[in-house]
Amino acid sequence: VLIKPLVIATWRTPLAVNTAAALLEKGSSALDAVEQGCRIEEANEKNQTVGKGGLPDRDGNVTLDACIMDDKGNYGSVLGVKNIKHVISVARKVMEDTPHVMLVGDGAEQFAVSKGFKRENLLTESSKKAWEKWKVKSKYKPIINIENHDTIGMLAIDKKGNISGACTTSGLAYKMAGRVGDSPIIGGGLFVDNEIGGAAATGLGEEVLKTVGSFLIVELMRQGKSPQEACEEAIARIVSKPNSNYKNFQVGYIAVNKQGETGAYAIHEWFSYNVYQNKENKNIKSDFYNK
Ligand code: SD4
Repeated sequence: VLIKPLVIATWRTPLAVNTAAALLEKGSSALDAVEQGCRIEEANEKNQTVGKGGLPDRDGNVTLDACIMDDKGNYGSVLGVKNIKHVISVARKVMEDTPHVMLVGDGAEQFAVSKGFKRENLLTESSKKAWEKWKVKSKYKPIINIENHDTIGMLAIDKKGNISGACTTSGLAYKMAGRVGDSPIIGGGLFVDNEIGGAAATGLGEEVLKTVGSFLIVELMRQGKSPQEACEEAIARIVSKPNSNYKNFQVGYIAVNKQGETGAYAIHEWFSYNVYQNKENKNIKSDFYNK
């Protein structure tokens, strides 16, 4: 039996999940909850993969990607945005206030400013220092993530039983200028179907995109798989490719179905996620493929 409300989010994000859960307990929509939850990590300067304080691209520019999906199948996203911290809220404005679903770069930034968002410098001293250190060797190699916080993907079910999701990131550290990952792409970093459930991804976005991971998970749940089985199958798609070099990168998925069952799976150890259910907020270590 589904005990509503419910929140699930990638990595160790207790404050973001509590913020979303508190809103849901008061009767807010899942859409408001995931937006406000994600804003917590965007404002958290210590999280170097999201929002302010995110690690920059090779040229030292912090560029943010975000998307949001509501329970009616609407979607909005922004890609490669500079100087705006709360890109998840900009994505929501794209969804609600424009005839489009994606805005990129300067156009997205201008749109945000026109909606009252303030421009600010997103490169913190510590992220700048990390970039300067990286520049010495300038080696681009995605690192298997073992940190406790990272790109946040969040799914919520509100008291009415409606599902929404959101995902926000600064993308991969030291990416090429212009690089976009899975996080703002519908079906890649996030997908929600209010009749079935939702899924979100973290890790090496290129691999998520090549398998349309979050869409795949929702479609597998539609066919009757549990969220856990669906996450495992989506990881299997990645690792079973011919010549897959999965040993060198991480991908993690979270999923929830309409019945309130949750699942998660990753390629490597140390992916974790927070779940709020039955009024308890827990960080859970995900099961993983590479044992
Ligand atoms: C990306 N998936 O841009 C994001 C990055 C990420 O943990 O999730 N890092 O590819």
